[in-house]
Order: sequence, then C-alpha cells, then structure tokens
Amino acid sequence: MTADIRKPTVLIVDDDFINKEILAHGLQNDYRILQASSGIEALELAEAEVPDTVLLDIVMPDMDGYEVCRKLKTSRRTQKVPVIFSTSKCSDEDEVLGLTMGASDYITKPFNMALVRARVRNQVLLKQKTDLLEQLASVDGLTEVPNRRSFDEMFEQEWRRAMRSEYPVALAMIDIDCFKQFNDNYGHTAGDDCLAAVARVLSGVANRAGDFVARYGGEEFAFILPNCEIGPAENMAEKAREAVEALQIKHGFSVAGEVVTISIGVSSMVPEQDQSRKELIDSADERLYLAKQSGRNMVFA
Ligand code: GH3
Ligand code: MG
Ligand code: MG
Ligand code: MG
Repeated sequence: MTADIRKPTVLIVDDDFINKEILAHGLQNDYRILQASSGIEALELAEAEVPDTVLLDIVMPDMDGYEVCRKLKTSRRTQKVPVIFSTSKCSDEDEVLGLTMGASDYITKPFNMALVRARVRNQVLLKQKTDLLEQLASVDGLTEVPNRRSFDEMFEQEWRRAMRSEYPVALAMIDIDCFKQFNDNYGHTAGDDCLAAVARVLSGVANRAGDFVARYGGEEFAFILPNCEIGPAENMAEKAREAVEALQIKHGFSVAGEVVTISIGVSSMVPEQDQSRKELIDSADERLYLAKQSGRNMVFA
C-alpha cells in the first residue's frame, strides 16, 4: 500500500468505460491510477490530486478534452501537469490543435499499450525533472524555507492582491543579532545549524493560511502576512522573537544577551494605486534599524 503512494499518479479521463479499463489495466503496475468519466469530474480530481500526467479523451458529452485541457492549463495548481490526448480523432489538424492547446503528446485509439506506456513514462519523467528544478530554484537549500526569488514573486503577488481587495499586507524583516560574532566564535557549521533552527522556529510561528516565511538574505528572514493589520503583525513578530530566544542557542559574544536572538521591523499598509511595494520594505527596514539601534532582541512596529 505505501509503495503505491510513491508511484507517480496518472489520471485517465474517458467517457467510455472499456477505454478507461484498457488504459488502467496497462498502466496500473507502474502508476497510481485515478479515473474520471467526464470533463467536470476530471477537473475536480486534477485540482484535488495534481496528478503527474493526464491521459485525456477528446470526444466526451459534457465538456470536450480541448476545453478540459484549456482549463487545466489556466489553473495555477494544474497548469504544469502534462496532458496526453488519447483519441480516435487522428488527422494532422486535430493533432496540431491538441498540441497548441498545451498538450504534451498524443496517442490514438485503438491503443498500442507499449506505445502508451512509453509516452506516459516520458511525460512523467519530464514532469519529475521539472518539479525538482522548480524546487531547487525556489527553496533555500540550507534552511529549507523559500528563497529570495520566491519572496520577490510572492511579495509582488500579495501586493497586487491587497491593492485589488483593499486589504492591508504586513511585512516583517527579521535579522539575527550579532551573527558575525557567532560565526567567528563558534564556526560556520554551527552558524549554518543556527540559521536552520531559526528558520524552523519562524515557520512554526507564521502558520496561518497565507502566511509566508522566506530567507531574505544571509542571516535575514522575512514574513509576508496577507490581510494583516499592524497590531496582529506586531504580535506575531513578538512571538517569533520569544520563540527564537527560547531555543537557548548559546551566544556568549552577543551584545543582546547570552543566547541567539533576533531583531524585527514590522510594517503594514493598504497598497494604493501608483504606490511602490518598495515603500513597505523600506518602512519595515527602517524599523528593523531602530530595533538594532535600541539594543537588539526587539520588535519595532
Ligand atoms: P547585527 O546584530 O547588527 O545584525 O550584526 P551581525 O553580526 O548579525 O550583522 P553582519 O551583517 O555584520 O553579519 C552577518 C553575518 O551573517 C556575516 C555572515 O558571515 C553571516 N552569514 C550570512 N549567511 C550565512 C550562512 O549561510 N551561513 C553562516 N554560517 N553565516 C552566514
Ligand atoms: Mg470519448
Ligand atoms: Mg543582516
Ligand atoms: Mg544580523
């Protein structure tokens, strides 16, 4: 059973029971199989399970495969799932249409199972490689939280969303106190362990749906808190400050105490037209600077 969970998932979509059975039977040794008999059912399953490949019939009564493919490609969750059309429509024009709708490949009925298996395997391998590259490009390898690139993307997205819905978005800039001294005295390996431990604690604190934690730079982290006023944002920052202090990582060379601590600058604003999101960063940065000036291990909001 557990082995089955690790198998890549293939969603088979066909309104014809026999076709579905033939494909499922031919693929079930290597893949976890999901089945749908209509376009609507396929979209629901794809959204919930995000399969590694979809085998998609074109001619179906409620919604044809082209429409299903278009919808899969416009949903954030499923846009990268490879689609292989499976159909008895096999003119060159049909194939071109399918490929321009974003399909990755094409198989024709009646099925040659060896060919089906080879084509599915190609798409699944490609998807796994793409997933891995995406993960490497967006997650910080040391701390396992999203990296600066992800932060920039997410911050832009949240800023736009907040502008549209006239909600506040809060930003906390977090910086480890006297971390150069920590490295200089305990070594870089201990420094790396400390960064990872702090990142874990921060992820545990900013855990409402939508909260986002990233490694912003060397020993700097950031929270993006959507739809959050300054008061609750300050409370969350204070919790983070306390939680890092509670780790009790010994730091005998810090001006802020005997253990590793963080300083945090917090700001929140409702974005206005023509206003740059840089203003929110600058404002949080200024408050972080004040926290440092005032002795560190502090939250300024
Ligand atoms: P302040 O309290 O004013 O923030 O002082 P600080 O010493 O923390 O600030 P400074 O910017 O002088 O030093 C940051 C240090 O963080 C220096 C750098 O070596 C260390 N650092 C940055 N990235 C890493 C990393 O990936 N691993 C380790 N071990 N250290 C890192
Ligand atoms: Mg059909
Ligand atoms: Mg710093
Ligand atoms: Mg620092």
